Amino acid sequence: MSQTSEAKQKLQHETLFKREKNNPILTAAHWPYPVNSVFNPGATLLEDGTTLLLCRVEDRSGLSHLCAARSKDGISNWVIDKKPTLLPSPTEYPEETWGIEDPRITYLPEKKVYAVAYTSYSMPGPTVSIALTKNFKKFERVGMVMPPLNKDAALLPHKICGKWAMIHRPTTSHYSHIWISFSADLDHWGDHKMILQARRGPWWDSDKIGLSPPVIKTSEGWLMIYHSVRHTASGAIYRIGLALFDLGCHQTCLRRSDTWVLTPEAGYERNGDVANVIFPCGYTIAEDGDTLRLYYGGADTCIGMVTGSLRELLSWLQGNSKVMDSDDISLRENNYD
Ligand code: BMA
Repeated sequence: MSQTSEAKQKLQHETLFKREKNNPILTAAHWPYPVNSVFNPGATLLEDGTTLLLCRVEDRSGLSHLCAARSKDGISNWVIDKKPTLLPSPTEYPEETWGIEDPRITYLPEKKVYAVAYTSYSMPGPTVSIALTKNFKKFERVGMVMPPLNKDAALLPHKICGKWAMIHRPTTSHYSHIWISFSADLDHWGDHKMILQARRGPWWDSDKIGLSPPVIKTSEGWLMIYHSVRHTASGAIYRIGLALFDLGCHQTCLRRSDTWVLTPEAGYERNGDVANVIFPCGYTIAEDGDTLRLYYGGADTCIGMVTGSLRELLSWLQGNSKVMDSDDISLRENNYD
């Protein structure tokens, strides 16, 4: 066997992501104030190379807020804000009455600001809010940008055909699919379009799918890392898959992985407050432009990190996906259940 085909042979989904040996890298025990759990962090690299995680922190009442943790190497010696970084503000923003969760961070170079899209847990159900920040100390809220039920939202870093774009996940009924919407001002959103549909039956990504971290711009298109929910007799399993999109003026899914690329296997992913959950909300890309670190919540309890190569993910996707057409025939038939 030639070296190249041997390398290809080895490129299985099990080897695409490598778990950090010090996982879980952050737990409630690290927190400077009493909390129940820390999970589902948004991530970004600050200008000086520091990794910033904006973590979802569930307090001991069950409600969540956001708290920033910073590390020079992105793995250890985290410096955690002494107090919550962004608390729900239900008086001014009633949609935050039951907390704020699952932040996704996108830097918008045109505005020189980080846009944080997060789930605000309103009494009628979860929905999507946006806040802007330059330093993760002061935040300017745009407010609720979608009616409930909706979550799993993140902005694209630049305008598409003159408009800001946001991917999100409205809940329709039993099945929940991934959508994109557009805005001139980050506040009012329209031109809604479904771009990826949950499969059905026994598929690993049947029932519900949602965007995990913000999409990643690559030479082959926008790479989406998405999570899937499959309901089983012993509860849901949250797994991770890949899709590649042309997100130009017409949004098309180019490829979608046949199988998952990451599934709960480690103890801290299988056991916790919610068993069998891997839920990434953020990533960083190293200076080489290839090394991807994915930060995720393990079992709604702690934070883990896996490392992969963008080049390998794209090459794996070429060989383990099909070009999208017939599977999405229901999109054309407007079958939105
Ligand atoms: C999803 C989100 C995540 C959570 C996951 C598993 O719906 O609410 O915050 O990690 O469920 O409980």
